[in-house]
Amino acid sequence: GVPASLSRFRGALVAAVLGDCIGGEFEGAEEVPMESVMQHLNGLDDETKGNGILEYSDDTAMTRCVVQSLLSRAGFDEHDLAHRFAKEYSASPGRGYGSGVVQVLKKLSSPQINDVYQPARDQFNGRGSFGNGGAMRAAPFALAFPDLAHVKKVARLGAMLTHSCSLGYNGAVLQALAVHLSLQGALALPHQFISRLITEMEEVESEEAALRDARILKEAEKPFCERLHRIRDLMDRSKVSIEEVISELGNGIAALHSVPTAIFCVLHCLQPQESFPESYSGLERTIAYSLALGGDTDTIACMAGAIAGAHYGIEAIPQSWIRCCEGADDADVNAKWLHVLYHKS
Ligand code: 8NA
Ligand code: MG
Ligand code: MG
Repeated sequence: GVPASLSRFRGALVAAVLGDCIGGEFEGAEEVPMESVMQHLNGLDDETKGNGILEYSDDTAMTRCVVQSLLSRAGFDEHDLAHRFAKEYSASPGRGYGSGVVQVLKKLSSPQINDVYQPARDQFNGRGSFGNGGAMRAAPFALAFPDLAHVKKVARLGAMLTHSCSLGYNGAVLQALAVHLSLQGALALPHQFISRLITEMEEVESEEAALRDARILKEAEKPFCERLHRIRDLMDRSKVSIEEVISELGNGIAALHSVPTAIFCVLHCLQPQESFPESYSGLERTIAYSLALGGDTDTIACMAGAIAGAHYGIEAIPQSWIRCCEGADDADVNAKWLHVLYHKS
């Protein structure tokens, strides 16, 4: 494919932070009128003039741990990453972590721990978490390694430190795959993009653990594949309402109800939409649309932002948005180092 340019790496990592910071405003809201979204986005210019900056949440806090671990170890190291998650949580526990994952992060801070995957396995009576906390921090794996099989492997392991249910870690695999393909320009052909994701996830979800978890949770045989097919159907429709997107794909904290949604946001916003100013870049449309869905807006906008940022590049991001988001400058610097690591691998 097309060589993965630096602008795409920067766009991906910075837009993920922006999605988290800007999306935090509507987290948990049941309905978000488009006027409220536009009002929030138009106000971002003024944010630095006295309202202070928008703080990042768990999504970015954990993404930063992944980035720093990958860079300092020049590769995936589960012990180093687990240690960073635990340290970050104890330094800033108020970043809005999911209520279950806090138990894992506390256990991971114990010096006696030898199997760093065990605390995650103990979650939810041994079933493991299916939350989107593994997926929300998966983008850096796609930005660190060019090899698709390796991206799948480390995205899965990175998520399993907190999410041992296959519906949790496979959401992270899907998110990393979407960023990987976007980085290579695959969104130029949206139908092929979704077909490639389906092909990859068919293999991922044919594993015994995935089939078993899907059965236990009474989901489709291959839940993420089923959602990707729904995305394809929605793409072929001339008009899709927000309500239909929510009922078909979801907007919740489960990976299954948010990763496919984030992917749809990106695909839907490739074309100009009448709800947004003509001056908006595709990336601005994607973030705005993610917020309008309500629900887990910070995480959906974070994941959609990473995929869209890898497609449009840093130039599509307004400076005024970058200025008002905590951690956006750090993300830009880190993206340059990930770009170096990617081309060394
Ligand atoms: P998690 O592992 O605690 O999962 C999130 C939630 O999903 C849990 O608290 C449960 O309610 C539910 N859940 C997950 N797995 C199971 C299961 N097997 N059985 C029953 N219920 C289950 O945390 P996470 O890291 O996955 O959470 C990520 C989300 O939490 C992100 O969206 C992030 O932004 C954050 N979040 C925070 C708030 C907040 O109020 N601060 C609200 C929504 C989300
Ligand atoms: Mg969050
Ligand atoms: Mg969230």
